[in-house]
Amino acid sequence: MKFKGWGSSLRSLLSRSEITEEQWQEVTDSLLLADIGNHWTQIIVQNLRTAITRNKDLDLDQALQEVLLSALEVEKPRTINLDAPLAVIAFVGVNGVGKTTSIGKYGYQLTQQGKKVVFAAGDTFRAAAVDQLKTWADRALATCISGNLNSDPASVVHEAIASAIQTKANLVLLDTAGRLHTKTALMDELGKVLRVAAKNATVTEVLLVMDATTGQNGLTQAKVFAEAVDVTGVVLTKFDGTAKGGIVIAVQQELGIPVKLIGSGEGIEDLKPFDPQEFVSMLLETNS
Ligand SMILES: Nc1nc2c(ncn2[C@@H]2O[C@H](COP(=O)(O)OP(=O)(O)O)[C@@H](O)[C@H]2O)c(=O)[nH]1
Ligand SMILES: [Mg+2]
Repeated sequence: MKFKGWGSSLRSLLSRSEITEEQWQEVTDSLLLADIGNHWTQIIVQNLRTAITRNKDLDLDQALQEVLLSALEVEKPRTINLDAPLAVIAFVGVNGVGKTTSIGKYGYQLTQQGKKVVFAAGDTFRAAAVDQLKTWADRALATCISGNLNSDPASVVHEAIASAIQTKANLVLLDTAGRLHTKTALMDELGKVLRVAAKNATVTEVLLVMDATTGQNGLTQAKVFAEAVDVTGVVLTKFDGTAKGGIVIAVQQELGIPVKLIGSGEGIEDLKPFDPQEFVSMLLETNS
């Protein structure tokens, strides 16, 4: 991952003894270019300016690090809750963001830890979607339960949970369709699926999957999902395809939901827990 060096260019801007208005504008521009979004860019710049006015000998490097860490809300819990006899983790989000792929990758991590995992093919609207999930289930050593094309996703979930109980599985990862229609229709559909899941199992997480390369547009679309269901975490995919990365800050601040997992490729091992500290160090590394 390379973030176009916006972190390191910020550092060099801020390392001067006196920062002119023009340079503050440059700082602002580089934050905006990094996808942080207008609102949080203003706040970050304002915080830095205030800190400098208060203390002329301030270590700006340190200040920048702190302001980015506070924007990333380090204290937010990011562990995925698996704590239930049978935990269901639902993956929601717009078409093409990487839900199915993330289920494959995450399922693989779980089976590697010795857990028994069932994938539920809740995206029943496209035949290819089921095949894709089955392929991932094979690779991840999970079982895939699917229904007929266009069948009710809620019945697929019901079946997947019945199968998980019968085979003494620990977890069900639930794939869903990413159709963006009205908020009410989405609420009805996802709401029903989650209610059915909660009958015989525990929905411990609803993860909103987002494509990091779509910037502020992707954020607007994702908001519809966050408003329709109680999302507990964000999976930000395609980090390998962006030179920005500031979207993490925008997502957390605008949705108020912590980023928990980062996808950085199409391979089975390309999914990692999000670590704000590591992320900020990476941003501020001087590019060679
Ligand atoms: N480069 C890259 N591609 C990804 C990543 N996650 C998913 N993809 C690709 O994005 C496309 C859509 O993913 P898919 O899981 O089908 O999205 P869904 O419609 O939300 O289920 C596929 O071609 C994936 O291989 C990622 O982290 N990095
Ligand atoms: Mg899919």
